[in-house]
This record gives sequence, structure tokens and C-alpha cells, in this order.
Amino acid sequence: MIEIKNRKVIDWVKECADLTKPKEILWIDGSEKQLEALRKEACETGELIKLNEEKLPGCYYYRTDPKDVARDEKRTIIATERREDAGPTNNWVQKDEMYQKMRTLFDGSMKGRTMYVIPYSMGVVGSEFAKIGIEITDSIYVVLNMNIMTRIGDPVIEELNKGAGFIKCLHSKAEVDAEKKYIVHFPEDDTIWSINSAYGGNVLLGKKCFALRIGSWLGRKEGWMAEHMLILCIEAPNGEKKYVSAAFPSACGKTNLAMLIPPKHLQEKGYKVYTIGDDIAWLRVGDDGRLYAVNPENGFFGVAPGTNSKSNNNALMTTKKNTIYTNVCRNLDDNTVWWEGLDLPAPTNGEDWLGRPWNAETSEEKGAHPNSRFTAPAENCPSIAPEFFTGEGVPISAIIFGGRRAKAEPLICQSREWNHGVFLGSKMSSETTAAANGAVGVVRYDSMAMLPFCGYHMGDYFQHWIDMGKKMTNPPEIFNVNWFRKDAEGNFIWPGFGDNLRALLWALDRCEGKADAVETPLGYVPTRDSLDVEGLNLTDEQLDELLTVDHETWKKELEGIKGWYAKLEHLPKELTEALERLEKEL
Ligand code: OXD
Ligand code: MN
Repeated sequence: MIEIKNRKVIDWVKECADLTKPKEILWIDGSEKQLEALRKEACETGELIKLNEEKLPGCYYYRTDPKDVARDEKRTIIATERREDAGPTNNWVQKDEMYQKMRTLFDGSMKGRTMYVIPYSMGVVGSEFAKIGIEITDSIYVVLNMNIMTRIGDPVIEELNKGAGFIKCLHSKAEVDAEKKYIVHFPEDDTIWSINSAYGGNVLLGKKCFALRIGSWLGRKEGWMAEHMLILCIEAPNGEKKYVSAAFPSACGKTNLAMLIPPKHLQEKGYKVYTIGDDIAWLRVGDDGRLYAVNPENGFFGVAPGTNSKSNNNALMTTKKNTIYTNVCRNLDDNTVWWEGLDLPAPTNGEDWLGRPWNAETSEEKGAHPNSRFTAPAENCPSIAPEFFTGEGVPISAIIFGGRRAKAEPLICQSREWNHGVFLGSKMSSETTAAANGAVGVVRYDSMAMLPFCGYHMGDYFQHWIDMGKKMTNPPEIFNVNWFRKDAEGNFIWPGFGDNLRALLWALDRCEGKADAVETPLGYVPTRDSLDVEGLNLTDEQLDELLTVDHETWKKELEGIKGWYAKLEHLPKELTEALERLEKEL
């Protein structure tokens, strides 16, 4: 390993060791030799289980504590000097008070354990968009996941030795005590402290904590954006490539959309889709006045249940090697994995996510937790784009917002212009999923899918979107989509998955002023003929239901939006004006 010479790093690591009192410190250099030794150690202690090397080479199985299976939004805190900087949508504690409380919890939390120091880069090391973090942890699971999700080790030390700044991330699983679990962000100090959890979203601090919460704070300060967005590339038959980024709340199909396989007739015409990212985008305005995006991550932390060869074959292929599975069901016959929705025979001799014997024929409960996950390297993905590896940023033509709504929201709708698009994003709502603790299926407002991830005041965040719009001479078009409309019988009307490309192609055509649209109070929706529905067997009624903005329904929706806006304390006038205009037009 390269010797670390950066004084700030050395001092901070010592400070953390003095507080947490580990028995030893191990710097992670990213070498295969060191990682392999850690995997071996974790298997010996029972923390990990090695899976069938022939069927799933380099794959491991992990179980979290049953009370520690999702992001914990109630225990996620933005600790700043002043409450108004965190805003009304974040849990806030005054920062000195929070440091004091956290110091008590961290005091001696690594006694008898090894403290791992993981230098990592979000983005391709040394590239224009990249930023460095160092995560200190007492968990081998975290080290191995960070190795997949970020770029770690010696190349990052070289950057630090050149004087690069870094985000200070301290994690201890401590006793994994749910009552003492805190995920705390100190954005004024470039610091994240997380304790008493071992679930990915709470402990892989490069992801939600750094890349979104601290990232959004830095983005506002430095004039860029950190968003909960996938990035994909659509190649037209003539070889032209266009890039789309899309924000959806957790477990609404971002990974599926990012790895979309075109329906047969579009494949035959020559359309191709490539994946750049499935969860997070960092966006900057380029010299040409366009918006450029990179995926700062290096892997996918995807929801397993529902992933199969039809819903997302690319994801399935991605997880066939060097993957860590968390809280899925294990097939004891061949030491492989299974989850609900996987199109492989369900085990009759299995072990559920809690480690209990599980038999698909007799067990009543689910074998895999609904938020069970795979952590898989992006390089495994059959559809990964070459642009992913350069870290240079791709020019975004269209931004898509979307939620999971059984009614109201049409299949796709284009905003009138940037600020109206910001309005469409701000009023986003979705039925909740298992990705976070709490009730599932309740409609909640989740502006830009950033409600749990915006590190500062939501009102200021909207203002930042509006200010970014002013910096672009050639901004992306903004759309809102809803793949989840249901009919009166409760069935999904739109087939979703690969067929979502049809809506994206309409959007890209609109960017060039090509496809036809009808103007509604919400924006432009496709005419019946402008959307490609070839082979879908949708009736005219179904198509109308998908594409209609029903005024009576929207008058009720207005009340919800007003209630949401009332909670946000201060809002840019552009948004309140857009809301007034919507009301008037309805
Ligand atoms: C995720 C989430 O894990 O959004 O990506 O919860
Ligand atoms: Mn996410």
C-alpha cells in the first residue's frame, strides 16, 4: 500500500481511533490479496457465507439483523448550526449537541475489533466530477460492499497525497442496537457519522449519505446538482446517441429502466439502450450550456425481489459473479440464492432471510425480505455503456420524473419549459415501498424523489433547480411519467419494463420538436397516434385512460399539492405561480 502523507487524513484517522478504541487499524489498499483475506475471515466468523463457486463465482451471502433491513429515515439526521438550513423535511439536531451525543455512542465502539480505513472515490479517480471520501468502519461487510460500490484504495491515496479534500465518514456497527441507531450528516463539516446499523443504505456512506445528502449541499454551494437519478443512453438506428436521466423514488424500477431491453420490434429497427447509472447522478453545466451527468458509483445496490429474466435480465446477469447478496433466500440444495419473482425453481430445501428452514411448498412467509438486495459491480452489466468508464459526463437531452401512482398521473407529460418542469418534479408523489422503514403503499409527496436525500432546505433546493436552469442555454426537456396506472380492477394498464422505451422515444422526439402532443393543464401529453403502441393490444379506452388528465381528479390532487407546499415554509415564486396557473386552467 502507498504511504499516506496527507496530514489532515492522518490526524483525522487518529482522532477516530482515539474515540472508538479499536484493537488495530487496517488501511484498505484495494488489492485483491487483501480483499480475499477479508472475505476468508468473514466466512470463518460466519459473517458471510460463500456461495456455490461454480454457479455463482466470487459471490457471498449476508444477513442483517432483522430490525435493520432498510434505510431508517426517522433516525437519519441533518445536524447543522441552524435549523433553517436543514429545512422542514429533514430531521434536525443542533450540530454540537449531536456531536456530543454521537461521541458518547462511538466512545469505545470498536473495542476488540479492527478499524478499517477505506479511501474511496465517487466518480472515476481524478476525473473532473470525482470527489473523495474516506470511510472508517468496523465491518468487513462494509469494506467489501464499498469495494463494489465505489473506487477504493491506492489510486485514491495518491490523490489525497496530492492534497485532495475528502468527506470524513465514520461508521461503527457497534451493537447494531435499533434504539441507538443514528445516521448523521454534518454538512458544514464535510462529515458523516453512522452508528448501530449494518444495512447498506445506512452504512455504505458513499451512497445516499455522501453522493446525495452531502452532495446536494455541496452542489448548491459549488453550482452543480446531486440527484436521485438513473442515467441511460439510447442509440437510434442511425447510430446517434442521446442521454436521459430519470428520478424515481426507491423501488419504483430505476434499475429496471436503467438496464432496459428494447421490445422486439424496436430491437429489429436497430434501437439500443446502454446503462450509465441506476441510482445517482451528479450533474454540471458544460461550456456549451448543456447539462452533463456522471454516475458517481461503481456498482449497483439493487432490490432483488421481482428481478428475473423478463423484468431485468441485464441485472440478473450482472449478479452472476462477484456479488454480495443480502437478506435473500438461500437454496441449500446447491448453495445458491433465490427470491420472490425469480424465474428459477423455488427451493424446497432452503433457508429464509432470517436463517429459518424454508420450503416453497409449505412455508407461508416470504423467503427473501422485500428489500433484500444484491451488490454487484457495474462492469458485470451486459448493457453497461463505455461512457460509464470515462467519467467524463454525458449531455442530457431529457430529465424524467416519475412516481408510483395508481390514478391521476398520465403515462407521460412534458413540461412547458424548465421552471414548469421544476414544478412537475416538486409535486411528485408516490406510493411508499419497502426500501425504507414504515408503512408500504401510502401516497407521499417526494419532490424529485429527493425527499429522503436532500441535505438542506427543500425550498432552497427548488431555488437551486431554478438557478441551474438560468445557467443553461440549452437545458434538457423535463417530463413526468407514471408506469403504474391501474384500471378499475386494479390491474396495471401499461406493460412497463422494456416497453417504457416507447414513452422515452416519444420524449426524445419531443426534444426535437417532432412528435405530436395535446396541451393539458399539466403540460403536453402524447396524442393517441404519436405514441408507439404497436403490438401492445391496448384498447382506445385504455390508451385514453393512460393519456388523459382528468380535471376533477386533478382538482383533488391540487389540494394535496397545496398541503405539501404549505409544509415547505418558503418556495420560489416560480413554483407558486405554476401551481396557481394549474389551478386556473383546471
Ligand atoms: C436505494 C434507495 O437503495 O433509494 O437506492 O433506497
Ligand atoms: Mn435509490
